[in-house]
Amino acid sequence: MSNDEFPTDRPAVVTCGLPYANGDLHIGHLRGYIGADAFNRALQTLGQQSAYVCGSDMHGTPVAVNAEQEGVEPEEFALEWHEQYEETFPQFNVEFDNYGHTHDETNTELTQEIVRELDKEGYIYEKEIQVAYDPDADQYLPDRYVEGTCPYCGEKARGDECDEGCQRHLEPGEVEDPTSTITGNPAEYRERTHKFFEVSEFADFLTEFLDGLEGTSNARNQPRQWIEDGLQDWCLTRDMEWGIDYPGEEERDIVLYVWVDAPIEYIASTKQHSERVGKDEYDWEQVWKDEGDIVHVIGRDIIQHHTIFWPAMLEGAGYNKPRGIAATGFITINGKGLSTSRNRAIWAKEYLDEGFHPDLLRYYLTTTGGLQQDVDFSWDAFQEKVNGELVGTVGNFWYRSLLFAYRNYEGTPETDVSEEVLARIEGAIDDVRESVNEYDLRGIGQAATQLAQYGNEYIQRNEPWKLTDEEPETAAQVIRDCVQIAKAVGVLLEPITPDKAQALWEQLGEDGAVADAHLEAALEAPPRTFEEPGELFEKIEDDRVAELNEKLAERVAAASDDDDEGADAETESDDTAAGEASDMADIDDLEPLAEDRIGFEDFQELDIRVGRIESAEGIEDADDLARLEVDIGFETRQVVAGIKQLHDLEELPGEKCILLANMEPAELFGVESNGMILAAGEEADLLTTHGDAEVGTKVQ
Ligand code: B3M
Ligand code: ZN
Repeated sequence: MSNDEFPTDRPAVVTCGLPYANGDLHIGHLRGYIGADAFNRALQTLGQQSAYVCGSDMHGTPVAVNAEQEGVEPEEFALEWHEQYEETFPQFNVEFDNYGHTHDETNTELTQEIVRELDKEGYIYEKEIQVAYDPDADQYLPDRYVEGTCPYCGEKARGDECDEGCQRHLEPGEVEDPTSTITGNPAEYRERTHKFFEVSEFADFLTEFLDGLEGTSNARNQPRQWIEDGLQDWCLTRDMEWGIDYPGEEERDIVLYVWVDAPIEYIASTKQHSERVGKDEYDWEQVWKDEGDIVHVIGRDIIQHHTIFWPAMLEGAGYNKPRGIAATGFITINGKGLSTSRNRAIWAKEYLDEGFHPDLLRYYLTTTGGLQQDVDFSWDAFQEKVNGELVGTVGNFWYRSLLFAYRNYEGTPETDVSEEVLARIEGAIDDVRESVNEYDLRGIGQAATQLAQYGNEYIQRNEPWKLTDEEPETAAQVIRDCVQIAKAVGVLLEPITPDKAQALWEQLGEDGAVADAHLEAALEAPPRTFEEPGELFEKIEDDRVAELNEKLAERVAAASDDDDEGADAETESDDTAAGEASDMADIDDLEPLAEDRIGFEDFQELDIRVGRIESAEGIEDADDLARLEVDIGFETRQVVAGIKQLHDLEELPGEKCILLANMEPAELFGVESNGMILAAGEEADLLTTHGDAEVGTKVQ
């Protein structure tokens, strides 16, 4: 795969994980849809031809189970949600070029065609397998109809995914101690014939594919491990009625597994877009079969589907493979896992009903953490970000510059932009270009906000208000520069805050849509005159935040009361679609407490110190390991820690940590580790101090 930089002369397509059409959208979903929308817009500002497509995921047990609970047919149930999503996305300025659904004709036909192709190529075979069955309900139990224990990590798991543990996809019959989610009874295993896809044949292809794959590192590293552990073939069919028929087997009561037809919707949706605008304008076959840049934005819980099954299917059926896969972290709320059953969530509708502009949330979600990181949402942090960066830095700069320009020059002063400012804007444009190529949305936002910050400093430093009478030319120069910076910030921010950027564009007297402008527009002069500007961002007051916190706390408390009353809170009715962190650990899931006690002397032998991370970088060829330099007061220690995929390493320098200093030195991947960083749990939550204990202080 040729990875020449964006913009390329090939058409691109950006997709995001399809939401299951089974419940209200929340902030966890929005992170992915907004992120992919921003990425697509950013590609276009680089001059890349690109389309953004998606659709609702209508099939599978996530939909069937919920429809059954409501007593509605799955099709009717899913269509209703689908229509709601179609309305909701634009309200967040998430603008799909096409939004279809997996049950429509285009996807049904294309899915059957691809399956037929895989069959023809000899990649599909039949096998007898053990399938869970509920004798009381007289029903087979595919996927979410069954729960049990993950055979890989021992966590509680759903029939087809280890959603609370190792996140692996599970094949039918794999989950241990299966119980039926319909009756709660232990399930029986019965023999059934199913269709299998020979994923194992694709191990070499996938290894090479991953080597060339762009996006976030978690989307490369995890699947490499799975391939190393050995790939299993993939069961393509389920004993269900709701879904797409396996072609040629219509009389059998099996359908295709939802994960077969779901990603094919990426192609089907691109095809619908192409058919609407015309092939001359955008050719779906060029993208998917000839030469195109395919980028998927997904939640990190569905990496395996997108980096193993999906590229294998594409390869087997003769389609193009993705160029980049960006897998996002989860959203937490006030530091705790987002949980729809506990109502610990910020709902899409709720956010809008509170009267907040969608661009504020877009900015918060894209710039708060790196794409791979979990992002915590709290109304306090939201307020701080909005008031600090959007109101205080960007909005303040826009308003003061344009107002000054309007009052003194009725618009843009007639001089050229200074060299210094031109160079600064060019630097910001380069940063955006680089960020897009690194799939770094936060970098795009930061480039814009830092430019606005520079603008504020520039105006402050040059004090044009003191110059208008004495040195009118210098004053005009400064304001000309500021108007240009203001415009540039708008152009750069468009992918993230499209409405606000458009509003600024119009205040500058520009015609058309800023969304159609390329990055170079940041260097082009705005119209000579413009009208009196208005403020584009509004401060969020403390009492508003207090009120919102209270509402959220009340909701969560009310949901846990229901819980205590025995509501079935554990049957999560939602789906994670890029964003729901599993809830707080269940006691059963925790590692048991140690039985043997140790004496104080034993503890004292541990020399534990407060440290400060000076640098952190991944160790080449090691999937999980990072090399850290940690200052522990007396000296700086080199430490190897298994945190490469779990933390954004660039974020770590400057952070305090806790280090076991008298750990025996060890060598890992040729790098000496001289100490051990302490961290909690599988996600390696790094320990730190909460007061001002100095570096080198002993922990006791
Ligand atoms: N519908 C939602 C999820 O598991 C699922 C995504 C399909 S993407 C092809 O996050
Ligand atoms: Zn597991």
